[in-house]
Amino acid sequence: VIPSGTVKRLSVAAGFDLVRVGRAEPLHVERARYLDWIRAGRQGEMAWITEERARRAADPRSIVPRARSVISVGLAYWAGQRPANALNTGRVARYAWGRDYHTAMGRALEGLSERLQAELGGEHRWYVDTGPTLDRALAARSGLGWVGKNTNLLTERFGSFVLLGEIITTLEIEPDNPINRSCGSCRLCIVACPTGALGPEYTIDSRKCISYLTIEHRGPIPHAFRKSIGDWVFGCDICQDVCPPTMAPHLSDEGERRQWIGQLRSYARHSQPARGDSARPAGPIPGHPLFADRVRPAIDLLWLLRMSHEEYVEAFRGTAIKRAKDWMLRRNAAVALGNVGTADAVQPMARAMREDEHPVVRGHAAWALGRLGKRHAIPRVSDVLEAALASEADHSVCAEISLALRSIAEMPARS
Ligand code: B12
Ligand code: SF4
Ligand code: SF4
Repeated sequence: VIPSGTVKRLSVAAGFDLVRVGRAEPLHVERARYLDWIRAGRQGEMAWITEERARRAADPRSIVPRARSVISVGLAYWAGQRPANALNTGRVARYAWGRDYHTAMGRALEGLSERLQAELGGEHRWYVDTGPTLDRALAARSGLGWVGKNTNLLTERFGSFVLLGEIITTLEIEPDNPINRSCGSCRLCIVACPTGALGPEYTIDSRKCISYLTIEHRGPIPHAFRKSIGDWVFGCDICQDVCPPTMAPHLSDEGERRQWIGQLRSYARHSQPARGDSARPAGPIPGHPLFADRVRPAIDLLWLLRMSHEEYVEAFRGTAIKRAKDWMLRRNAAVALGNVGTADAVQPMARAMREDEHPVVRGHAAWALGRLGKRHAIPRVSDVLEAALASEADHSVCAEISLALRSIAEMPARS
């Protein structure tokens, strides 16, 4: 049996902040939960999440038949408080502020596997995020952290701002013990989630989650969730930003703690939008090497709304934001501007409604234009919508324009 200290030393040298080892036994309870989750349709349109994948994910030996251990690793990605947002900007989830973690962690896991092979022998398969694995359940079993009601893996040192990967190996390594911690009576994340995606406790309905809606969902965002999305354009951090064990390690002084408690109240009221975590203006953010040369806590929404494919490729090369297609980001920009945009957004939105090549973007622009017109009391917005309705050929866009016209007629001002 290899002492776990040997593996931990090599993992830390490879650049990981956390490492723990678990046995490569099947995850029986988790498999049942995973299958129930899929059968309830909570994976939404993520067609790659299948029952067959769930069965495979719950047994490391279906991947490496003679596996004895799973080495779970964590990369902490906190990169400082979110700066105060400027007008007409949209928020990006923290994990995507810098370079794509899949690349950085993949390289480190590859190097670690080679080192293990050279020093200890054995067969190794590594995964980060995209593998047929249950990254969180494996990490929980190894004692890297524990699962919270927001379904994230919480760790003692970094809360849930930790990205996960693992190596399934034939080496027999001394296992660590799971951590015996739970959320207790706390329900802050469930209360704060603006779309009601969390629950029953420890589960999520992806179809309602802003992270899913802005990154994975290809198609129109259901009307029921558009307002709740607020100014998020890529992912969402709310259920982590309100989580005490997640934030505690990162709130260094009394002032920051008090400011965070103030934020909790606004999140619990779902007051839209909570404009940034701190009053600090945007500027260099201290932190992780992943964020050394690219820091994007927020995106200029007027730019995003008219972004061309070439600009998209150039701006988001090497970042996790590339997971969303260019038109999905323009769609997200329309929703966010509809929620928080100033009167300056009206003209660009009207242009997007008439000219965007993608019907989903044109439809969302119509919705947003209706909201902007009403919020800023601009009467000619109805004429612009009427004109677009007369020239639009796509039925789904016409339906959105008609709805926008109706909402202008019906909605009370300043909703
Ligand atoms: C699909 C997916 C999503 C989906 C579904 C999320 C979900 N909760 O399942 C969507 C698109 C919504 C999503 C969003 C996000 N994701 Co995601 N996602 C994944 C992915 C690819 C698969 C997850 C999966 O299989 N889900 C199905 C469910 C059934 O599995 P599970 O959540 O792992 O569940 C296990 C435990 O929760 C536990 N469990 C379940 N019920 C219960 C009940 C009790 C009582 C207990 C104790 C435990 C428990 O056992 C389960 C196994 O069945 C993983 C990577 C991977 N390969 O694992 C990343 C992953 C989970 N995502 C990650 C991240 C960072 C995010 C976001 C924070 C990104 C963002 N800021 O926008 C959000 C968080 C939203 C949230 N609250 O979960 C990280 C999480 C890191 C961490 N510290 O937890 C992962 C692990 C990627 C990685 N390798 O780092 N994601
Ligand atoms: S990521 Fe946002 S929308 Fe998704 S569960 Fe957490 S708070 Fe809710
Ligand atoms: S906010 Fe509270 S309930 Fe939610 S995960 Fe954190 S500790 Fe658990």
